[in-house]
Amino acid sequence: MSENRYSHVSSNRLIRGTTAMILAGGKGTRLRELTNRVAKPAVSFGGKYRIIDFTLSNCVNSGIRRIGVLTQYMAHDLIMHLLSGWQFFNSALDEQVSIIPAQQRTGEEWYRGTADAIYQNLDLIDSERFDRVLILGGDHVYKMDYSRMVNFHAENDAEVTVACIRTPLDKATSFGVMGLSKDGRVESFDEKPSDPKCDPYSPDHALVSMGIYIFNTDVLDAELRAALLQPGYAHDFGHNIIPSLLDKRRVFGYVFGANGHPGNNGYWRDVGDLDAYYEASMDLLAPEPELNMYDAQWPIITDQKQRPGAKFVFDDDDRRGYAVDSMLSAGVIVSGAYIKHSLLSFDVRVEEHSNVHDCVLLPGAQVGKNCQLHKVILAENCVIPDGMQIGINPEDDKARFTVSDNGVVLVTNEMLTSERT
Ligand code: ADQ
Ligand code: ADP
Repeated sequence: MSENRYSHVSSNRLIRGTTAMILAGGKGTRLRELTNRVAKPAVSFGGKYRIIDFTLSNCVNSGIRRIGVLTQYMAHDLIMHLLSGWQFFNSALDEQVSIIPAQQRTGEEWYRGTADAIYQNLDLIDSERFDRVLILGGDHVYKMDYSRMVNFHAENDAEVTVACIRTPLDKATSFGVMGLSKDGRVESFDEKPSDPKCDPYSPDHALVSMGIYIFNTDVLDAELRAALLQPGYAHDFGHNIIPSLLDKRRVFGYVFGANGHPGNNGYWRDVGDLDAYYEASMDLLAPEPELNMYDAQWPIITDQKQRPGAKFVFDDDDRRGYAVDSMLSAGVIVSGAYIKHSLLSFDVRVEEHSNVHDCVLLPGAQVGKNCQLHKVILAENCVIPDGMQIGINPEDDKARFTVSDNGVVLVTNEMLTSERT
């Protein structure tokens, strides 16, 4: 690697010169009724976490301790979660998670897009005097050591670095698709193209943007202001900012998980729609999940409810309650029911003679007696009355509930009590 102005700067100092801004204000409509009342980053995931915990934990575990969370849509639950679970930072060490609501700091407009959310807070960012800003989405499930990306950014003397990952071509249409030169410069960037360009190392895959950017602070400031003059500016990093910088700035692509081997890949999931959310939940049930949440050196931090351990009891007919191939959180009680290959979040109850198979039960969900559930997501606090069958008869499910493209059935209390049932 050639000498540059950062050659003698330690990684510790590089990370200390970096602040993170988490974009947590989007609507997340593709998660359907799961985001009716909460922003996507606050949606429950993995039994006891919320989606944003993964990004926040990555920051803390990577040594980034100055974090802003930009909120807008349905922010209440998210803010409560951040207040109750994420206020352990030590201001004496200059650590902080600040909750930054949309405040019309630059005019009458609320955040008009991802770039606008940052633009409206440039005064806050500039006043902190960090050398660089790490911009993150709040709706991805992954473990990533951002310090390695920060090192990469400095080693290449980049002005902007975009993290990317190899994804099957047919899924690449929902992402920003990148092309890299041999030396790692981003040569092309197409936001959500209908015909994605394949990765030369793997023709069935494309290199897609993870929506994670490092900007040198002066570059971020100058370019977000300059972008206001772009014709048709949509205030979006993927559509406008990144593509407009390729010929103008040193923009590099950081391939996540490759570790120097172009064929390697890390685990990263955009849990943007019901199927992706369901699949990422099911991934956790694998005997050796790609996302290892048991790693004591990379803890996933959350707002922990104080509950006793999961409990399995015999019912009145002496039928035992048991679970196989499943993950159960604290506060769960399984009474004479059979749980197979399912994820039961905290405070879930399943009553006797019920069968729960391939399901995701969110916190506080209750399943009555003699129920059959297959490939179902039960929303938080959803109460399933005795004798219900869900995920057994597709026509029946479509009439009553929300069914995803891959046949996952989402059930909420509102659906159970509405005319549809
Ligand atoms: P999308 O996922 O479509 O693509 P978007 O929905 O705009 O991007 O959301 C990105 C993040 O910003 C989310 O965390 C969202 O909550 C937040 N956000 C959206 N609008 C916001 C607003 N007005 N205020 C505050 N926060 C807001 C982006 C990139 C793609 C990339 C994918 C990776 O544009 O290039 O491939 O992310 O998931
Ligand atoms: P483990 O399975 O041992 O717990 P991790 O989940 O921590 O490993 O990481 C999964 C993979 O992602 C590993 O190959 C790791 O090296 C890689 N990885 C983590 N952070 C980064 C990063 N910032 N850049 C590249 N690869 C990373």
